[in-house]
Amino acid sequence: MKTFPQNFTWGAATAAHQIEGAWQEDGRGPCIWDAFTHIPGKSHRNQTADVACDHYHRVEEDVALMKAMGLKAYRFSFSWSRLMPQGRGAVNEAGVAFYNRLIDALVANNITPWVTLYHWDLPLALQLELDGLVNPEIADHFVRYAELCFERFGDRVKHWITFNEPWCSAVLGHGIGYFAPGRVSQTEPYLAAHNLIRAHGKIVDVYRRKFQPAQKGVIGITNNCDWREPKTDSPADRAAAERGLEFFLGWFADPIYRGDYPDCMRERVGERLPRFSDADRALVLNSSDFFGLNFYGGMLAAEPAGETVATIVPTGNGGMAADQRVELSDDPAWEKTDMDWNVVPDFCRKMLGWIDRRYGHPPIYITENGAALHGEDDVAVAVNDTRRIDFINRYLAACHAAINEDGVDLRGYFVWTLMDNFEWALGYSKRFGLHHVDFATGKRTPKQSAAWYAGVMRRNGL
Ligand code: GBH
Repeated sequence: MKTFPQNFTWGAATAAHQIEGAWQEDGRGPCIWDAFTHIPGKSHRNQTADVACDHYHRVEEDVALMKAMGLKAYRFSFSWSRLMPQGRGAVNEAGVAFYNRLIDALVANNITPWVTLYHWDLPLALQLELDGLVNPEIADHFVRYAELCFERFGDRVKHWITFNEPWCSAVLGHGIGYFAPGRVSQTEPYLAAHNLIRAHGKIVDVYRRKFQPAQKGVIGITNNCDWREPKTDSPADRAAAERGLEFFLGWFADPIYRGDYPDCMRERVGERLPRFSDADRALVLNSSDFFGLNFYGGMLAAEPAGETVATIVPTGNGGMAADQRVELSDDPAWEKTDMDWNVVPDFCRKMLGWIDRRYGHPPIYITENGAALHGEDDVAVAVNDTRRIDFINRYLAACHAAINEDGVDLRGYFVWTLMDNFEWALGYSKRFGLHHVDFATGKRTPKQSAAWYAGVMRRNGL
């Protein structure tokens, strides 16, 4: 038996846009993902999240699923444009009522709510009127929206995550155009990232000054990073791997824990990389009560042999490849998920160790980890998801080793995801859920992994 620390947080995660549906109901305003997926060619079979899991109409049923598996913590996000349809100004009270229902149901069932303020669904009005994330003004709009959330929900929500994976908003949304708002640029990713980091600092400052003393919650940010393993032992490949990690995670975590972007980014990105004003730097530095990490995989990293960098996978795995110049590859022996992502639990342990050393032993929560599996459209196949059990089991064993052998302060783990949902540009073609969802009828069916994970939570261990 591998036992986890007392009070270890066991959870599952979702995001508003991926599950709620009801995209035009009860006053919800449009977001950039509505606009993006309604453009033919932007998503798998032009699928949209208009209905998704119809969670908006099935809140009680979905909380019952959580209850049935003994879930301790549920991470979900608020749809900004459901709460503030234009992104600023008027509040939509029907949206507030919806999240009140959800939060009250969670609390009544002893499930701790973990709320992400922003999981990629910017109100469309702010994109059209202000150019969204590339406009420095966006930070103040984020702050006003966050204040609304703290005011209305902070009496019951004690765990806040400002942003989910700003790397994705920057690189996938503004670098390669694979995600909304579909921008393609070598400059905008750095602007978008900078404004998200600034906004994070400002939101946390407001929370700490105006809300935390009375509400006594914690607030942090969730970043994603895929591990970079040196392809060979050569100093050049080792430096390439380190550079890959600095461009991926250091980009977002260094300003918060060390006060500025990594030196290698300043050297290589030059003037396209914005500078923090003294005032912004002061707000950003030490602005996270915990380190949120979404971990899904990793690749081998090498110093590129020639002028061009060979490997840029379509999902932008190479990041701003021309700037970092790290050649990525897979070990052919690696098992892969249906996303083509590598199953590399050891790399999770290495990633946790890297964060622990670089950022001074912060409390870490894995706010997402999970696998999409092939063939799960068919519910009969999906319910026998022994491969998912094996995947989570191996990642949790790696987490256990990180805690017990490496001394990492890992405090929680959230499976992505509670139920199959709208997988962004890949539509409904990829299934990560502990529960199967029949998207024609909305019917939920627990997979074997849900029962297995229930046991892990109950025993607090493997
Ligand atoms: C997350 O993003 C999102 O937060 C969530 O909304 C989404 O549904 C979920 O993941 C599943 O996609 O090729 O082995 O190196 C994940 C961001 C970036 C993680 C690319 C995996 C490639 C892994 N991903 N990365 S690998």
